[in-house]
Parts: sequence; structure tokens; C-alpha cells
Amino acid sequence: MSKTFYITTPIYYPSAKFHIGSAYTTCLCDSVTRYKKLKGYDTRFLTGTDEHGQKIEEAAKANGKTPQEHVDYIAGLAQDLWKQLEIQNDDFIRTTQKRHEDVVEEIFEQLLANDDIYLGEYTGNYCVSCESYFTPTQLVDGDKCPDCGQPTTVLKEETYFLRLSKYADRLLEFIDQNPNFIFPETRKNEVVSFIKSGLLDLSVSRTAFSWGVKVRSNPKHVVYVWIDALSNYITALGYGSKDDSLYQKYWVNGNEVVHVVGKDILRFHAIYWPIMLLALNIPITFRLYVHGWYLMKDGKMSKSKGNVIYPEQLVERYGLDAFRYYIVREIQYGNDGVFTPEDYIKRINTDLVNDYGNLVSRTISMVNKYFGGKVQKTKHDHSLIQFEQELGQVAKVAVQDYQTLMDEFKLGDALKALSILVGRTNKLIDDTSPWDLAKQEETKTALESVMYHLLESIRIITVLYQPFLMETCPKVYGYLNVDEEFQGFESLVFGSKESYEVVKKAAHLFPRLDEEQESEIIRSWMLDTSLKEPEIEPILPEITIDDFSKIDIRAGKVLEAAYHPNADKLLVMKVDTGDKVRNIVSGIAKFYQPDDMVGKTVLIIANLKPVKLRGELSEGMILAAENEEGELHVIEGANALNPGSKIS
Ligand code: ME8
Repeated sequence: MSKTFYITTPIYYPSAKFHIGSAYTTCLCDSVTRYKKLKGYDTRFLTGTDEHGQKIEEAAKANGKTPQEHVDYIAGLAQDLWKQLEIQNDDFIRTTQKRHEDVVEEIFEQLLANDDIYLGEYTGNYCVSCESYFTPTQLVDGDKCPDCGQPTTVLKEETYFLRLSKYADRLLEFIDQNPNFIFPETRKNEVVSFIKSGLLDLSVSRTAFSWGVKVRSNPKHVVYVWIDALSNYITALGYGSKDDSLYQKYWVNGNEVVHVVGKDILRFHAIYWPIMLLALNIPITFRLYVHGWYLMKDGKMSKSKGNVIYPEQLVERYGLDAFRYYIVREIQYGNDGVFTPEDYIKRINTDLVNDYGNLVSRTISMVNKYFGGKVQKTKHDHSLIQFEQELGQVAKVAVQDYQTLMDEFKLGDALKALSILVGRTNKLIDDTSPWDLAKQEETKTALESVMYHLLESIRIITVLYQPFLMETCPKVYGYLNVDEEFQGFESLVFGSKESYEVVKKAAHLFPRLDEEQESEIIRSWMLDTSLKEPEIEPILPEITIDDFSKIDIRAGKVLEAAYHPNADKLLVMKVDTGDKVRNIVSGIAKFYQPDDMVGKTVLIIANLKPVKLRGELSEGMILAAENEEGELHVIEGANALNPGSKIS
């Protein structure tokens, strides 16, 4: 049976549109999962959104929405983004889902029943933005939050506390006995010294806001966001539900469980979460991989600084693979990384255009030129053989290093190890000068062998690139006619494919980018603070079915249409609505020519009081809606209806 591998991202706050920082964590987890799949693991990959809390309640209010409307909207955007980035998550958990809320309620009651949670009172400086209290020594500049710099407010409230101190020794013992629990090591040291400095019991409920899971036995309290949020990792597996088979398989009896988290949420995952599990008698099976942040030259990304960069823009202009490659290549293991437009373009040009892309196209054109596209593994005794042997050796080392580094979550370093092989393969061309070998018949076998070595190396590189370049690798397999048998990790032995037949001509995998011009374009996106997040209009107040029945919507067939004589934006139409032929004026002339409309069956509000628009009588309104680009679309799909059919 295959070994299991369960990996999670943090669940993201749906407070605003996601930038490249959140995309980094998710792409990293996705590439690791793809790698584990190639290694034959039975994988499960979870991501989702953390939808409760005061911050969300306030963000919703600022957007004129209810909290539920707000989180539905952003969770939708997040899922669209993950689709665009070809993230292969198996599940998407939202903390407002019933499957999650019911179990959180139960977990809280269980902790209460065991006296791991007790009711008390808390007074302290509270930061709404970070949803945390801070002690006076932690505050900066008087009353400011040490994490985000916003002013805190003094709050006094009745709250439930989780007894952290009770479990501190057991947790230290656990960390000591499980040296791989937190990696990198430096993060582990931070955690150990934090625990040793003394743990205060943690406030785990709030009464000041209501957007959260209600405490069942005392509903004026809502569960404070961390107990709610952290539980997602097991509620998504069905813990505490009727069917907990996934929980048993991946968590309790699983082989590897990894939570990937940013350094900002280390404490919650390394201290509060294991303590919750200890208190609930749930095995601590997970390990933590703690990564750094993507920063901008002038520090953290923030809209007000005008330095935010969104994945969609980069993907649309430079392609998915370039983005997915850059995002995990640029940050070094556990450290922060700085995004700059120049580095982005340079990285694509160097690694993908020059090194890999060029290698593939040069090799294919030489194999065609010298051997009509077909080569076989051959033996020869030309002195150049030493270069081929060296390449085979470099490939062997790269395959090993890559896997060791991937197993340690050092994705950037694994890609670097692969770059060494790409470089060495390109060097084989320089070392052997195939154009000279082609001049004499006696060196034909040696030339064929060089070509074979290039192709075999490209194949191995491509197998290893699969977790990162999801669009390119299948293309290269197509160019080289590599079937599935030679795409897997078991085929990573140099020389395992005996022959190649390549395509006649391969398109360039990555177009070369003009560094100056493209950097300028990316910079302009970053400065574009007007870049508005797509918004949906708030839903209007509720109406009853009686209110709705006052609106008479009918199918109407457009018989004639013409531009309004006195207004550019208006079309004047004759529309058959069953009862009569009406004169209808509509503001769609920018988007529809008169001929586009004739013959369409559209939807009409038929009992709207007639009005004169620029001198033309309008006896009804055609239903239409605007998309994100501001284009108006008439609602269609009613062609099967007769004029006058009533819409209900
Ligand atoms: O903390 N660079 O959610 P969140 C790299 N809901 N990673 C970044 C980043 C950046 N610039 N900005 C954000 C929360 N991240 C909680 C988690 S889990 C039970 C609850 C990543 O949306 C980083 O991994 O504020 C961070 O930890 C994560 O986004 C979630 O941030």
C-alpha cells in the first residue's frame, strides 16, 4: 500500500484579494504534492479560508455587505485564483461550513467539560486587526500593536481561557522527543524559548462581536478565531463526524502530515494547536514547515504604499509556468525573499528562456538536421566520450540532490540543483561541437551518441520539472515523443530510453523578454493603486414573493431596431410581447448594433410605466447586466419561448 502524505496551507483570511504572498504558500504546497505523487505517495492536499472574526465582520461592513456575502465573494475569488494557478487541492474548507462549525462547537464543549477551558475576565490592549491582546511590554510607541503598528484599544471582557500552562511541560517533552517537529531548526528554537519564558492561558472566546461559532453552552460568546481556525485541519478530514475515514487514514494512521505556515503564525501552530490536540487526546502527527515572506524592496506589501503585486497579472502576461517557477525558486529555505520586477524577468530569461527552452529547441533542430529526427543509443570510442560520461554523472547527482532537497522542502535549492544539470547539458554542445562532428562520416556515431545524450538529459530534466512547469513538460514530452513509461521517477536512470524520434520543428517554449520594457510594465501595475478589486454590488434588502409578483417579466421578440435619432447610446426597437408590438428604447447602442438585436428573444419588464426617452416612447425595459469590463450584455437564452411567455 502506498504511503500517505497529508499537506495543508494555512486557511487564508478572506479580508481582501490575495497577493503573491498567499499564492507562494499555496504554490509551494502544490509543487510538493505533485512531487510526492510522482514518488508514489497517496496524497491529500487541503487549503481553504478562515472566515470568522471581527476583522472579517468589519471588512464586510466597509464593503456594504453582510459578513456571509463578503466571505462568499472572496472565497469565490480565491478558488478562481487557485484554478488559474492549477492548484490541485483535494478539498477547500471554509470555516463557515456546517461540517466545520458543528465540530468546533463540540470541540469547545469537550474542552470545557475536561476543565481545559474555564470562564474568566480579561483586560488588555487588543488589536482588532491582528485579533490579539498584547501585554504593555509588547506594545510599541505607547499603545501600538507590535505586529501591524495599528493603535490598540483597551478591552475588558468576560472570556473563556484555554489552560496552556497545564500542558507546557508535556509540549516541551514532545518537542524534545520529536526533533523534526518544527523545521527549519531556528524556528524550533524560537518556540522552545517562548514556552520556557512561561505560557499565559489563552483567551479563546469573545463577546464583543458575533461573527463566529457560538459557544453552545453560553451563546453570548463566540469561539475566538484560533480554536476555530486550527481545527480546520481535522474537521476537513471528517474528525468528529459520522464518517471519519479520511481522518483515520491521513491523520491518525498516516505516514506524513505537514502544515506549511508563514513565520507570522508559527506560535499558533507550534504551541496552541498541539496543546489543543493534547487536551483533546488527539495524536500530534503533524510536522510544521515554517517559511519566510515575500517582501518588496520597501518592506511589506501594502496597497497604500503602492507596492502590491497580484498573481493574475503575472500569469496572464508571462504564463503560468514562469510564475510557478519563479515563486518557489526565488525564496530560499525558510528565509524572506524580495520581489522585484527586474529579478522576475531576469529569472525567466536566464533559467527558462536561455537555459532550458534553448536547450530543447537547439537539440531538436540538430537531431533533425543531422539524423532526420531519429537517434538511438549507440556505442563509440571517440575521445569525446568523457564528456558524455561526465554528463551522466552530473545527472545522477542532480537526480539525487533534487530528491533530497525536495524531501526537505527546499524547493528553491532543488531547482538550483536541476539548473546545474541543465547547464552541464548545454555545455555538452560546446564541448563536443556537433557541427564539426557532422563534417566527417567517421564521427557520425559519436555525433549520434552526443544527440542521444542531450535528449536523454532533457527527458530527465523534464521529469524533474514536472511539479513546477505543468504546461511545458507535456509539450516537451510531445516534442520528444516520450510516452508515459519514461515520464515517471522510476525512469530517472540515464540511458533507460533506447531511442528518440523528435518532432520536425518545436515552437519556442518561452519567448525572450525585454528586461527593461517588461520591468517597467510590472512596475506600472504595482503603482496602479486605482486597481480596484472586482466588486459585486451589495444585495438589496429582502423582498417577499408578493413583492416579486408585482413585476411582470415577459419574453419579447425584437422585430425591428434602429439607432435613436438624437442619442448615441440608445437603440429604438419594435418588440413583440404577445399582447402587442411595443416601442422600446434601450441604452445598449455601445454594445449592440441594430442588426445584432433583430430576431433576438429578450426579457422585458412589461408593466413598467411608459416613459419618453429623448422624445421616443419606451413601453418596457429590456433586462441586461454589466460584466467586470463594463460591457453590457442583454439577457438571452429565451429563444425557445414564445413572445409574451411570463417569467416567474
Ligand atoms: O494568518 N509572503 O491568514 P492570513 C509569504 N487565517 N507568505 C505570505 C505573505 C507574504 N507576503 N502574506 C501572507 C492567517 N502569507 C490565518 C491562518 S491557519 C489555521 C489560520 C501567507 O491570510 C503566510 O503563509 O493572514 C501566512 O501565514 C498565510 O499567508 C495566511 O495569512
